[in-house]
Amino acid sequence: MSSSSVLTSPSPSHEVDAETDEELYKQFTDSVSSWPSSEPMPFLPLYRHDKGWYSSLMPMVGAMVADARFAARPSDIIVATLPKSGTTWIKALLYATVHRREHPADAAADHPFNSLGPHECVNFLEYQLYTNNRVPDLGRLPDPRLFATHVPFTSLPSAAAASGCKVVYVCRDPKDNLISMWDFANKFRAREGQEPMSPEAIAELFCLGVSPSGPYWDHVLGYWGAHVARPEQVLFFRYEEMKLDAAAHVRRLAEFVGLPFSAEEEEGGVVDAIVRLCSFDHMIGLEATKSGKTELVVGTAANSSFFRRGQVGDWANHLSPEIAQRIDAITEARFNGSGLRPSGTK
Ligand code: PPS
Repeated sequence: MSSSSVLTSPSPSHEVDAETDEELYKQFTDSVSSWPSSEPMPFLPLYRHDKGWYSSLMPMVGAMVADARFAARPSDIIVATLPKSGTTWIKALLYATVHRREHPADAAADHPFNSLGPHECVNFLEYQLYTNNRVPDLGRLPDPRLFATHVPFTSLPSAAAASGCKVVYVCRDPKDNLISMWDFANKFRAREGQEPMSPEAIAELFCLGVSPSGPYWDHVLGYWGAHVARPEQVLFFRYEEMKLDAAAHVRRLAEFVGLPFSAEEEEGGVVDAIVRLCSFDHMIGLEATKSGKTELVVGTAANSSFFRRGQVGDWANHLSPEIAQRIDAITEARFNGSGLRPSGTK
């Protein structure tokens, strides 16, 4: 294991004796299927991993297969987020920043984003790559390879841990995170003929820690602790601060991944062009968003479903003050002493 790594699990977390990929998937599927699970929440049951976090079955299995088989490189960059905390946006910013030379953001008419959504440009390990009984061949991808995951810090693939690759994390106010998930989940539920969930019902489970890749607070604190221990390896952004000054975050992102903007690029407005290209208002109007689809192991998602309002504080339109106060109180108690301030506080 690299001496510079803060990630501490040098070998796969679960014993593996499978000979084929199918056997590996079956072994993990059987194992997860025997673990405690919730009622369909928000649209599939969530299983509780033995490290204490929740996920629906197939992404959980995919995360375990990735843990066993992903061959990481030090040059890899992994976006890590809770679902609905700004994943689509940070994927777009990272892709546009890393590939700005071959795909200039100011030539927006020719940019890959016109035909591919951010989730097709930067794939999730457990929702897109380690799925369908196969172990993908990622060896031929050029450096730097960009991946994404929703798993908690403690369940990042062991090889990523050992490689010392870079991790870009984005956290979001739990109330906005929850409302964004509530809306997304109800769209899936409608498609499956399920009744919509009320915000109160999903908030109750959220407070108990039952949410995709939750508990929310464990997820955020896990990556926050890693960032504090090794800021050059784990970058920590907040959605709310990105909204306030996206350009500053793009500069920090570029420096973090070792591709800082040159003086000529700064003068040429490259940073602003990336911010504009990846902005909510621009991306929501792209054909790839309006008519594109992304295959996820939990189902096919319309690319438009990753864009709703893209605002800070929309929770106030859906959550009662009592529920909001309950979530804030948990956040304050859980973040206390960590050095991480709850969103919305100075
Ligand atoms: S997912 O399914 O986990 O990938 O979803 P994720 O992208 O994390 O979260 C979706 C929310 O992010 C908003 N969004 C954006 N905000 C700002 N800028 C851009 N470019 C952007 N793209 C997506 C999206 O609207 C969801 O938030 P809500 O509050 O539901 O609008």
